Amino acid sequence: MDDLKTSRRGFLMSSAAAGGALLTTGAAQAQGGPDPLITEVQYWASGLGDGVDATPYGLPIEYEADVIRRNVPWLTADPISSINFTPIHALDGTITPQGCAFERHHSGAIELRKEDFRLMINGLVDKPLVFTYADLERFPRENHVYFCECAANTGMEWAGAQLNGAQFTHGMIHNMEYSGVPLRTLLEEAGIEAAGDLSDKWVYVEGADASSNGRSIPMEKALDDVLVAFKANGEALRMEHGYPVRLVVPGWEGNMWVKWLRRIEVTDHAVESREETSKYTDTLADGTSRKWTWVMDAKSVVTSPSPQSPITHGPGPLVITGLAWSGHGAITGVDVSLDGGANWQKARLAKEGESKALTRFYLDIDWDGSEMLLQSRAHDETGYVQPTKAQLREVRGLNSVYHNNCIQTWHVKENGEAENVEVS
Ligand SMILES: Nc1nc2c(c(=O)[nH]1)N[C@H]1C(S)=C(S)[C@@H](COP(=O)(O)O)O[C@H]1N2
Ligand SMILES: [Mo]
Repeated sequence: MDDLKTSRRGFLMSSAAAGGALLTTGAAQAQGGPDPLITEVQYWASGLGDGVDATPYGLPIEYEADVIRRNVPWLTADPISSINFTPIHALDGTITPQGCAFERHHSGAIELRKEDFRLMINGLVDKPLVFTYADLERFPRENHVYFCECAANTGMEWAGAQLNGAQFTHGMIHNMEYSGVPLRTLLEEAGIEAAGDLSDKWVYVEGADASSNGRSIPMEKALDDVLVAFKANGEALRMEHGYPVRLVVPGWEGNMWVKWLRRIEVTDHAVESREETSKYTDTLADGTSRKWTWVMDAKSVVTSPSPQSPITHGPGPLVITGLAWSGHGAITGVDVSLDGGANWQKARLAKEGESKALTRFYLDIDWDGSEMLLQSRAHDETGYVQPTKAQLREVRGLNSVYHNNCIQTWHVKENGEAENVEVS
């Protein structure tokens, strides 16, 4: 194919000349007749629409009813301690609407009124403090966009291709704009002189839910970019994401993003809680475990075409798109392969990569209708390149669950359908 831009424009012009068959496929045009959607007055133009306030808080239109979180019931014993998945195959851009952002609860999502919210900072501080919600609102605030990825995202795929859809293989991720107070500000308010040398200190963070989901975070990170957040995408956190206040731990595994924040204790040791010993560790081939694997390494996935987002238009212009992210900083590039990693092309980043946030990529091709083994490979600002599954297994063995950031493959068939396959 010659220059893609020229040929794409040529294609659009020739189909317009041929009667506009590109964008409409109704029966009338198939017979060469006029398109009633153009020539007839439609019901939506012959009456009145809804007045303002028909929906005081808007929901998506009914035609988008399948763009929802979904769970995989057999993965967990019950929905209380469970996970569901963001419909990344159906979204574009990078911001995840809260209403379809994945949820992960260990003891269910709790309803906590702002009035009942208390945040204690205690332990090795100069003066232990308790903040109400109203107190938090009086500290200088920051806004940042960050991804939150559960360490178990893609965890079912270690042994082979398993779940058939980007939502299920890669949907334990969301990306929101948070407004909140730096944790550093609150720690300084309580005073950390008493803690002495900070290089070996930790904070232990708990939520108000029954599980508490306690996690130890090194002081260095706590003082760096951790946020005590109360708004996401401009509005209050949804209950399921930790209303009224959650911790945002940029680039680090989702488990540390404690929801329904309740207590932060400054300590001189890691607490070794359930969530950081028996869980969120990876068992290696020799039976030992990797621990303190906090940072989410660079990763990417093609969101469309994919099993839940097949190609329905046949050969010709095709938009391949996906998401890339890195817990170590900004995404600097994404490569896409159509042939299972034999050849790679540079994808177009929709915007320059932002640190610890999702980056949207596109590759606009002229699809010849032949099958593809579609892959994407992320590069981040540290020079790190997303590994193949074989490379990852070499280091981690087959027993792991968490931190699977390997290259994903979709087998796109001639009929446009796609399937999760392994090309390692
Ligand atoms: N208090 C509390 N915080 C929690 C959890 C929890 O069950 N309780 N789950 C953690 C896990 S494992 C993840 S991946 C993220 C998920 O955040 P989300 O539900 O907003 O997607 O929250 C974390 N914070
Ligand atoms: Mo998680």
